Amino acid sequence: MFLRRIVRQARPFSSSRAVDAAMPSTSPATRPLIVAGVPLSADSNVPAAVADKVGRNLHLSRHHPLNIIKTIIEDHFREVERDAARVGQRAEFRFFDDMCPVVTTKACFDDLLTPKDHVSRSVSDTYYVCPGERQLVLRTHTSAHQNELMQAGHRSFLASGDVSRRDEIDSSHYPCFHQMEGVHVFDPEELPGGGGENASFDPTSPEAVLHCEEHLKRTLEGLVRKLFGEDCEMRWGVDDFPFTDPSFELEVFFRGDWLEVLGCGVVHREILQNCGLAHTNGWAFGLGLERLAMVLFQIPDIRLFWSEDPRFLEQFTDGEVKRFRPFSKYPPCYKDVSFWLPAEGGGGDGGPGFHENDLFEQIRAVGGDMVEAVEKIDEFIHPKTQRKSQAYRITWRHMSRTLTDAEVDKMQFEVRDRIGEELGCEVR
Ligand code: FA5
Ligand code: MG
Repeated sequence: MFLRRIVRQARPFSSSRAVDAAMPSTSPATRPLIVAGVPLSADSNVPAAVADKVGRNLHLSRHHPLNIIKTIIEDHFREVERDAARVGQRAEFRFFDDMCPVVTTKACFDDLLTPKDHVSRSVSDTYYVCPGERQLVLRTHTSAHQNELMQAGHRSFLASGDVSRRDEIDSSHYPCFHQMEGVHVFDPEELPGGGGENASFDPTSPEAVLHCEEHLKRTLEGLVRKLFGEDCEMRWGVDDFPFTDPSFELEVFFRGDWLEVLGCGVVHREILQNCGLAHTNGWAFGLGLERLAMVLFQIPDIRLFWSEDPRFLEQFTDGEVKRFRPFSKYPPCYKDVSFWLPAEGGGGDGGPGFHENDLFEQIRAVGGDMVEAVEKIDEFIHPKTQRKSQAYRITWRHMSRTLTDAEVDKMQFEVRDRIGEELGCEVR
Protein backbone atom coordinates (compact mmCIF):
# COMPACT_ATOMS: atom_id res chain seq x y z
CA MET A 1 0.00 0.00 0.00
CA PHE A 2 2.75 2.38 1.08
CA LEU A 3 4.68 1.56 -2.05
CA ARG A 4 1.80 2.30 -4.34
CA ARG A 5 0.95 5.56 -2.68
CA ILE A 6 4.45 6.93 -2.54
CA VAL A 7 4.58 7.43 -6.31
CA ARG A 8 1.06 8.80 -6.73
CA GLN A 9 1.31 12.30 -8.18
CA ALA A 10 -0.61 15.22 -6.78
CA ARG A 11 -2.13 18.10 -8.77
CA PRO A 12 -0.80 17.20 -12.21
CA PHE A 13 -0.12 20.26 -14.32
CA SER A 14 -1.85 18.59 -17.24
CA SER A 15 -5.17 18.38 -15.38
CA SER A 16 -8.07 20.34 -16.80
CA ARG A 17 -10.31 20.42 -13.73
CA ALA A 18 -11.90 23.86 -13.54
CA VAL A 19 -11.26 26.43 -10.82
CA ASP A 20 -13.75 26.02 -7.97
CA ALA A 21 -15.89 28.93 -7.00
CA ALA A 22 -16.36 28.41 -3.28
CA MET A 23 -13.67 29.04 -0.66
CA PRO A 24 -13.44 26.09 1.74
CA SER A 25 -14.09 27.15 5.29
CA THR A 26 -11.56 27.49 8.07
CA SER A 27 -13.30 27.67 11.43
CA PRO A 28 -12.81 31.04 13.20
CA ALA A 29 -11.27 29.42 16.27
CA THR A 30 -8.35 28.11 14.25
CA ARG A 31 -7.97 31.00 11.81
CA PRO A 32 -4.47 32.45 11.88
CA LEU A 33 -3.95 36.21 11.50
CA ILE A 34 -0.63 36.57 9.86
CA VAL A 35 1.66 34.50 7.69
CA ALA A 36 5.29 35.34 6.91
CA GLY A 37 4.57 38.87 8.14
CA VAL A 38 1.58 39.35 5.80
CA PRO A 39 -1.91 39.77 7.33
CA LEU A 40 -4.47 37.21 6.20
CA SER A 41 -7.76 38.50 4.85
CA ALA A 42 -10.99 37.22 6.45
CA ASP A 43 -11.70 34.96 3.48
CA SER A 44 -8.23 33.37 3.40
CA ASN A 45 -8.15 29.56 3.33
CA VAL A 46 -4.76 29.25 5.08
CA PRO A 47 -5.22 27.02 8.17
CA ALA A 48 -3.30 27.51 11.39
CA ALA A 49 -1.32 24.29 10.86
CA VAL A 50 0.15 25.69 7.65
CA ALA A 51 0.58 29.33 8.79
CA ASP A 52 2.57 27.92 11.65
CA LYS A 53 5.06 26.22 9.35
CA VAL A 54 5.54 28.84 6.64
CA GLY A 55 8.69 30.82 7.35
CA ARG A 56 10.08 28.25 9.80
CA ASN A 57 12.79 27.89 7.15
CA LEU A 58 13.96 24.36 7.92
CA HIS A 59 16.23 24.67 4.88
CA LEU A 60 18.22 27.33 6.76
CA SER A 61 18.29 25.48 10.09
CA ARG A 62 21.77 24.34 11.09
CA HIS A 63 22.21 20.55 11.40
CA HIS A 64 18.80 19.96 9.83
CA PRO A 65 18.74 17.33 7.03
CA LEU A 66 17.10 19.84 4.66
CA ASN A 67 19.91 22.31 5.23
CA ILE A 68 22.52 19.57 4.81
CA ILE A 69 21.08 18.46 1.48
CA LYS A 70 20.64 22.05 0.27
CA THR A 71 24.32 22.70 0.98
CA ILE A 72 25.41 19.56 -0.89
CA ILE A 73 23.33 20.59 -3.91
CA GLU A 74 24.72 24.12 -3.88
CA ASP A 75 28.24 22.67 -3.74
CA HIS A 76 27.41 20.53 -6.77
CA PHE A 77 26.49 23.67 -8.71
CA ARG A 78 29.72 25.35 -7.65
CA GLU A 79 31.44 22.38 -9.33
CA VAL A 80 29.28 22.77 -12.45
CA GLU A 81 30.46 26.38 -12.48
CA ARG A 82 34.13 25.36 -12.22
CA ASP A 83 33.73 22.71 -14.94
CA ALA A 84 32.17 25.29 -17.26
CA ALA A 85 34.98 27.77 -16.60
CA ARG A 86 37.54 25.09 -17.48
CA VAL A 87 36.12 24.89 -21.01
CA GLY A 88 35.74 28.65 -21.33
CA GLN A 89 32.02 28.80 -20.55
CA ARG A 90 30.06 30.84 -18.03
CA ALA A 91 27.80 29.37 -15.34
CA GLU A 92 28.04 31.55 -12.26
CA PHE A 93 25.25 30.33 -10.04
CA ARG A 94 23.78 32.78 -7.53
CA PHE A 95 22.00 31.31 -4.52
CA PHE A 96 18.75 32.73 -3.07
CA ASP A 97 17.14 31.20 -0.01
CA ASP A 98 15.14 33.84 1.81
CA MET A 99 12.65 35.14 -0.71
CA CYS A 100 9.17 35.86 0.68
CA PRO A 101 6.85 32.82 0.53
CA VAL A 102 3.84 35.09 -0.05
CA VAL A 103 3.68 35.94 -3.76
CA THR A 104 1.18 37.38 -6.23
CA THR A 105 -0.88 35.12 -8.47
CA LYS A 106 0.90 36.94 -11.31
CA ALA A 107 4.28 35.59 -10.15
CA CYS A 108 2.97 32.15 -9.20
CA PHE A 109 0.79 31.55 -12.27
CA ASP A 110 0.42 34.30 -14.92
CA ASP A 111 4.12 34.89 -15.51
CA LEU A 112 4.51 31.11 -15.82
CA LEU A 113 1.85 30.97 -18.56
CA THR A 114 -0.55 28.96 -16.39
CA PRO A 115 -4.01 29.06 -18.03
CA LYS A 116 -6.68 31.08 -16.20
CA ASP A 117 -8.83 27.99 -15.55
CA HIS A 118 -5.94 25.73 -14.53
CA VAL A 119 -6.59 23.58 -11.47
CA SER A 120 -3.41 24.75 -9.73
CA ARG A 121 -5.03 28.20 -9.26
CA SER A 122 -8.14 26.79 -7.56
CA VAL A 123 -8.87 27.32 -3.87
CA SER A 124 -9.00 23.53 -3.62
CA ASP A 125 -5.31 23.33 -4.46
CA THR A 126 -3.76 26.64 -3.38
CA TYR A 127 -3.62 28.64 -0.15
CA TYR A 128 -4.84 32.20 -0.72
CA VAL A 129 -3.54 34.78 1.73
CA CYS A 130 -5.77 37.42 0.12
CA PRO A 131 -8.15 35.99 -2.46
CA GLY A 132 -9.64 39.44 -3.23
CA GLU A 133 -8.10 42.18 -5.23
CA ARG A 134 -4.52 41.75 -4.10
CA GLN A 135 -4.50 38.09 -5.11
CA LEU A 136 -1.74 36.94 -2.79
CA VAL A 137 -0.98 33.25 -2.33
CA LEU A 138 1.49 31.08 -0.48
CA ARG A 139 3.84 30.14 -3.31
CA THR A 140 2.93 26.70 -4.59
CA HIS A 141 6.37 26.26 -6.13
CA THR A 142 9.69 28.09 -6.22
CA SER A 143 9.11 28.66 -9.96
CA ALA A 144 7.21 31.74 -8.71
CA HIS A 145 10.62 33.46 -8.54
CA GLN A 146 11.88 32.52 -12.02
CA ASN A 147 10.66 35.60 -13.87
CA GLU A 148 11.55 38.09 -11.19
CA LEU A 149 15.12 36.80 -10.93
CA MET A 150 15.68 36.59 -14.69
CA GLN A 151 14.23 40.09 -15.10
CA ALA A 152 16.68 41.30 -12.46
CA GLY A 153 19.48 40.08 -14.75
CA HIS A 154 20.28 36.71 -13.15
CA ARG A 155 21.07 34.02 -15.70
CA SER A 156 22.12 31.07 -13.50
CA PHE A 157 20.65 30.66 -10.05
CA LEU A 158 19.22 28.39 -7.38
CA ALA A 159 16.31 29.60 -5.24
CA SER A 160 15.17 27.57 -2.22
CA GLY A 161 12.26 27.99 0.16
CA ASP A 162 9.08 26.57 1.62
CA VAL A 163 6.11 26.05 -0.67
CA SER A 164 2.54 25.18 0.31
CA ARG A 165 -0.18 23.16 -1.35
CA ARG A 166 -3.51 21.65 -0.44
CA ASP A 167 -2.52 18.12 -1.25
CA GLU A 168 -3.07 14.48 -0.40
CA ILE A 169 -1.84 12.93 2.85
CA ASP A 170 0.71 10.15 2.91
CA SER A 171 4.34 9.52 3.76
CA SER A 172 5.73 11.55 0.84
CA HIS A 173 3.23 14.45 0.66
CA TYR A 174 2.96 17.32 3.14
CA PRO A 175 1.05 20.62 2.81
CA CYS A 176 4.19 22.66 3.47
CA PHE A 177 7.47 21.41 2.04
CA HIS A 178 10.65 22.80 0.53
CA GLN A 179 11.69 23.19 -3.07
CA MET A 180 14.79 24.35 -4.85
CA GLU A 181 14.50 26.02 -8.22
CA GLY A 182 17.42 25.95 -10.65
CA VAL A 183 17.71 28.07 -13.79
CA HIS A 184 20.52 28.27 -16.31
CA VAL A 185 20.41 30.49 -19.40
CA PHE A 186 23.18 29.97 -21.96
CA ASP A 187 25.05 32.73 -23.71
CA PRO A 188 24.25 32.60 -27.47
CA GLU A 189 27.89 31.59 -28.18
CA GLU A 190 27.39 28.48 -26.06
CA LEU A 191 24.52 27.24 -28.23
CA PRO A 192 24.91 25.33 -31.50
CA GLY A 193 25.15 27.82 -34.39
CA GLY A 194 25.48 30.78 -32.02
CA GLY A 195 28.28 33.29 -31.62
CA GLY A 196 30.51 35.06 -34.07
CA GLU A 197 28.90 36.82 -36.99
CA ASN A 198 26.20 34.21 -37.56
CA ALA A 199 23.21 36.42 -38.40
CA SER A 200 20.90 33.47 -38.97
CA PHE A 201 21.45 32.05 -35.47
CA ASP A 202 18.20 30.67 -34.06
CA PRO A 203 18.16 29.94 -30.30
CA THR A 204 15.00 27.88 -30.83
CA SER A 205 16.52 25.56 -33.45
CA PRO A 206 16.10 21.83 -32.69
CA GLU A 207 19.88 21.66 -32.09
CA ALA A 208 19.80 24.51 -29.56
CA VAL A 209 16.82 22.99 -27.71
CA LEU A 210 18.51 19.59 -27.69
CA HIS A 211 21.68 21.19 -26.32
CA CYS A 212 19.68 22.66 -23.39
CA GLU A 213 17.87 19.38 -22.79
CA GLU A 214 21.05 17.31 -22.77
CA HIS A 215 22.91 19.77 -20.54
CA LEU A 216 19.97 19.81 -18.12
CA LYS A 217 19.74 16.03 -17.93
CA ARG A 218 23.50 15.60 -17.59
CA THR A 219 23.62 18.18 -14.79
CA LEU A 220 20.76 16.60 -12.85
CA GLU A 221 21.97 13.04 -13.37
CA GLY A 222 25.35 14.20 -12.06
CA LEU A 223 23.62 15.69 -9.02
CA VAL A 224 21.67 12.50 -8.29
CA ARG A 225 24.83 10.40 -8.63
CA LYS A 226 26.71 12.74 -6.35
CA LEU A 227 23.94 12.44 -3.76
CA PHE A 228 23.17 8.73 -3.97
CA GLY A 229 26.22 7.13 -5.60
CA GLU A 230 27.07 5.83 -9.06
CA ASP A 231 24.75 2.83 -8.98
CA CYS A 232 21.65 4.72 -7.88
CA GLU A 233 18.65 3.76 -10.00
CA MET A 234 16.88 6.67 -11.69
CA ARG A 235 14.60 7.13 -14.67
CA TRP A 236 13.32 10.04 -16.77
CA GLY A 237 9.67 10.54 -17.62
CA VAL A 238 7.88 13.09 -19.76
CA ASP A 239 5.95 15.76 -17.84
CA ASP A 240 3.77 18.71 -18.79
CA PHE A 241 4.38 22.18 -17.31
CA PRO A 242 3.02 25.36 -18.92
CA PHE A 243 6.40 27.07 -18.38
CA THR A 244 8.79 24.56 -19.99
CA ASP A 245 8.84 22.84 -23.36
CA PRO A 246 9.79 20.03 -23.50
CA SER A 247 9.18 19.04 -19.85
CA PHE A 248 10.45 16.06 -17.84
CA GLU A 249 10.34 14.49 -14.41
CA LEU A 250 13.01 12.43 -12.68
CA GLU A 251 12.29 9.47 -10.43
CA VAL A 252 14.62 7.67 -8.04
CA PHE A 253 14.18 4.12 -6.73
CA PHE A 254 13.46 4.24 -2.99
CA ARG A 255 12.15 1.61 -0.58
CA GLY A 256 11.10 -0.69 -3.41
CA ASP A 257 9.35 1.85 -5.62
CA TRP A 258 9.85 4.90 -7.85
CA LEU A 259 9.71 8.27 -6.11
CA GLU A 260 9.39 11.46 -8.15
CA VAL A 261 12.03 13.93 -6.98
CA LEU A 262 11.91 16.78 -9.50
CA GLY A 263 10.29 18.37 -12.54
CA CYS A 264 12.23 20.27 -15.21
CA GLY A 265 12.50 21.34 -18.83
CA VAL A 266 13.65 23.84 -21.41
CA VAL A 267 12.38 27.31 -20.45
CA HIS A 268 9.35 28.35 -22.49
CA ARG A 269 10.13 30.80 -25.30
CA GLU A 270 7.56 33.34 -24.14
CA ILE A 271 9.11 33.50 -20.67
CA LEU A 272 12.57 34.15 -22.09
CA GLN A 273 11.07 36.85 -24.32
CA ASN A 274 9.28 38.47 -21.37
CA CYS A 275 12.58 38.51 -19.49
CA GLY A 276 14.49 40.17 -22.35
CA LEU A 277 16.30 36.92 -23.16
CA ALA A 278 14.77 36.16 -26.59
CA HIS A 279 18.24 35.85 -28.14
CA THR A 280 19.14 32.82 -26.05
CA ASN A 281 17.82 29.59 -24.52
CA GLY A 282 18.07 27.75 -21.20
CA TRP A 283 16.69 25.23 -18.74
CA ALA A 284 14.93 25.15 -15.37
CA PHE A 285 14.17 22.56 -12.71
CA GLY A 286 12.28 22.40 -9.40
CA LEU A 287 13.21 19.70 -6.92
CA GLY A 288 11.62 18.57 -3.68
CA LEU A 289 14.20 18.88 -0.90
CA GLU A 290 12.29 16.55 1.45
CA ARG A 291 11.98 13.88 -1.25
CA LEU A 292 15.74 13.89 -1.93
CA ALA A 293 16.54 14.02 1.79
CA MET A 294 14.22 11.04 2.40
CA VAL A 295 16.32 9.00 -0.02
CA LEU A 296 19.68 10.32 1.17
CA PHE A 297 19.09 9.88 4.91
CA GLN A 298 16.62 6.98 4.56
CA ILE A 299 13.89 8.97 6.34
CA PRO A 300 10.67 6.98 5.89
CA ASP A 301 8.06 9.64 6.65
CA ILE A 302 7.91 13.29 5.52
CA ARG A 303 6.36 14.43 8.84
CA LEU A 304 9.65 13.72 10.57
CA PHE A 305 11.28 16.81 9.02
CA TRP A 306 9.08 18.99 11.25
CA SER A 307 9.83 16.98 14.38
CA GLU A 308 11.31 18.80 17.34
CA ASP A 309 12.09 15.52 19.06
CA PRO A 310 15.81 15.52 19.96
CA ARG A 311 15.88 11.82 19.01
CA PHE A 312 15.36 13.04 15.44
CA LEU A 313 17.26 16.33 15.42
CA GLU A 314 20.34 15.10 17.26
CA GLN A 315 21.05 12.47 14.62
CA PHE A 316 22.17 15.06 12.08
CA THR A 317 25.29 17.17 11.83
CA ASP A 318 26.25 19.78 9.23
CA GLY A 319 28.24 18.30 6.37
CA GLU A 320 27.55 14.67 7.34
CA VAL A 321 25.34 12.14 5.61
CA LYS A 322 24.28 9.42 8.00
CA ARG A 323 21.50 6.93 7.65
CA PHE A 324 18.55 7.83 9.92
CA ARG A 325 18.06 5.40 12.81
CA PRO A 326 14.32 5.06 13.49
CA PHE A 327 13.81 5.63 17.20
CA SER A 328 10.31 4.31 17.37
CA LYS A 329 7.79 2.24 15.59
CA TYR A 330 4.65 3.00 17.52
CA PRO A 331 1.59 1.06 16.40
CA PRO A 332 -0.77 2.58 13.82
CA CYS A 333 -4.50 2.69 14.34
CA TYR A 334 -6.77 2.43 11.28
CA LYS A 335 -10.23 3.97 11.29
CA ASP A 336 -12.69 4.19 8.43
CA VAL A 337 -15.30 6.84 7.79
CA SER A 338 -17.96 6.79 5.10
CA PHE A 339 -20.41 9.46 4.06
CA TRP A 340 -22.84 10.66 1.41
CA LEU A 341 -21.56 13.60 -0.58
CA PRO A 342 -23.64 16.77 -0.70
CA ALA A 343 -26.11 16.80 -3.56
CA GLU A 344 -25.40 20.34 -4.77
CA GLY A 345 -22.59 22.89 -4.90
CA GLY A 346 -19.50 23.87 -6.88
CA GLY A 347 -17.04 21.62 -8.72
CA GLY A 348 -14.61 19.16 -7.21
CA ASP A 349 -13.06 15.76 -7.26
CA GLY A 350 -15.53 13.43 -5.62
CA GLY A 351 -18.79 15.09 -6.62
CA PRO A 352 -20.58 18.40 -6.52
CA GLY A 353 -19.47 20.72 -3.71
CA PHE A 354 -16.89 18.36 -2.30
CA HIS A 355 -13.16 18.27 -2.82
CA GLU A 356 -10.86 15.63 -1.37
CA ASN A 357 -8.35 18.26 -0.31
CA ASP A 358 -10.99 19.86 1.94
CA LEU A 359 -11.44 16.52 3.66
CA PHE A 360 -7.68 16.06 4.09
CA GLU A 361 -7.42 19.51 5.64
CA GLN A 362 -10.26 18.89 8.10
CA ILE A 363 -8.54 15.68 9.21
CA ARG A 364 -5.22 17.50 9.60
CA ALA A 365 -6.97 20.25 11.56
CA VAL A 366 -8.10 17.61 14.06
CA GLY A 367 -5.04 15.37 14.22
CA GLY A 368 -2.08 17.41 12.96
CA ASP A 369 0.95 15.22 12.51
CA MET A 370 -0.81 12.27 14.17
CA VAL A 371 -2.41 11.66 10.76
CA GLU A 372 -0.09 9.40 8.83
CA ALA A 373 -2.19 8.71 5.74
CA VAL A 374 -5.69 9.11 4.36
CA GLU A 375 -6.79 6.85 1.57
CA LYS A 376 -10.02 6.43 -0.34
CA ILE A 377 -11.14 2.82 0.02
CA ASP A 378 -14.61 2.79 -1.49
CA GLU A 379 -16.96 4.77 -3.68
CA PHE A 380 -20.36 4.02 -5.16
CA ILE A 381 -23.53 5.68 -6.43
CA HIS A 382 -26.84 4.61 -4.94
CA PRO A 383 -28.87 3.15 -7.82
CA LYS A 384 -32.16 4.71 -6.69
CA THR A 385 -31.21 8.08 -5.19
CA GLN A 386 -28.13 8.61 -7.39
CA ARG A 387 -26.31 9.89 -4.30
CA LYS A 388 -22.62 9.25 -4.14
CA SER A 389 -20.98 7.59 -1.16
CA GLN A 390 -17.28 7.57 -0.34
CA ALA A 391 -15.27 5.81 2.34
CA TYR A 392 -11.79 6.75 3.56
CA ARG A 393 -9.33 4.97 5.80
CA ILE A 394 -7.38 7.17 8.19
CA THR A 395 -4.11 5.89 9.60
CA TRP A 396 -3.49 7.47 13.00
CA ARG A 397 0.03 7.15 14.37
CA HIS A 398 2.12 9.29 16.69
CA MET A 399 5.80 9.40 15.92
CA SER A 400 7.06 9.42 19.49
CA ARG A 401 4.49 7.56 21.58
CA THR A 402 1.60 5.09 21.45
CA LEU A 403 -1.82 6.65 20.95
CA THR A 404 -4.54 5.41 23.30
CA ASP A 405 -7.86 4.08 21.97
CA ALA A 406 -9.66 6.92 23.74
CA GLU A 407 -7.50 9.55 22.04
CA VAL A 408 -8.02 8.06 18.59
CA ASP A 409 -11.78 7.67 19.14
CA LYS A 410 -12.05 11.29 20.20
CA MET A 411 -10.24 12.48 17.08
CA GLN A 412 -12.22 10.17 14.84
CA PHE A 413 -15.49 11.52 16.26
CA GLU A 414 -14.33 15.05 15.73
CA VAL A 415 -13.47 14.21 12.12
CA ARG A 416 -16.98 12.77 11.64
CA ASP A 417 -18.52 15.95 13.06
CA ARG A 418 -16.46 18.16 10.79
CA ILE A 419 -17.31 16.12 7.71
CA GLY A 420 -20.95 16.91 8.45
CA GLU A 421 -20.62 20.49 9.67
CA GLU A 422 -17.79 21.88 7.57
CA LEU A 423 -18.13 19.86 4.37
CA GLY A 424 -21.91 19.40 4.26
CA CYS A 425 -21.68 15.61 3.88
CA GLU A 426 -23.89 13.07 5.63
CA VAL A 427 -21.82 10.66 7.68
CA ARG A 428 -23.09 7.07 7.47
C1 FA5 B 1 6.77 21.88 -9.83
O1 FA5 B 1 6.50 22.37 -8.74
C2 FA5 B 1 7.44 22.69 -10.91
N1 FA5 B 1 7.48 24.07 -10.51
C3 FA5 B 1 8.85 22.13 -11.16
C4 FA5 B 1 9.54 22.77 -12.33
C5 FA5 B 1 10.41 23.83 -12.15
C6 FA5 B 1 9.32 22.26 -13.61
C7 FA5 B 1 11.05 24.41 -13.24
C8 FA5 B 1 9.95 22.84 -14.71
C9 FA5 B 1 10.81 23.90 -14.50
P1 FA5 B 1 5.93 19.47 -9.20
O2 FA5 B 1 4.54 19.87 -8.84
O3 FA5 B 1 6.10 18.17 -9.90
O4 FA5 B 1 6.60 20.57 -10.16
O5 FA5 B 1 6.81 19.48 -7.89
C10 FA5 B 1 8.22 19.38 -7.94
C11 FA5 B 1 8.70 18.45 -6.85
O6 FA5 B 1 8.24 18.87 -5.57
C12 FA5 B 1 8.20 17.01 -6.98
O7 FA5 B 1 8.96 16.30 -7.91
C13 FA5 B 1 8.38 16.51 -5.56
O8 FA5 B 1 9.74 16.19 -5.35
C14 FA5 B 1 8.07 17.72 -4.73
N2 FA5 B 1 6.68 17.72 -4.19
C15 FA5 B 1 5.53 17.99 -4.87
N3 FA5 B 1 4.45 17.92 -4.05
C16 FA5 B 1 4.91 17.60 -2.81
C17 FA5 B 1 4.30 17.42 -1.51
N4 FA5 B 1 3.00 17.59 -1.29
N5 FA5 B 1 5.12 17.11 -0.45
C18 FA5 B 1 6.45 16.98 -0.65
N6 FA5 B 1 7.09 17.15 -1.82
C19 FA5 B 1 6.34 17.47 -2.91
MG1 MG C 1 5.44 16.48 -10.53
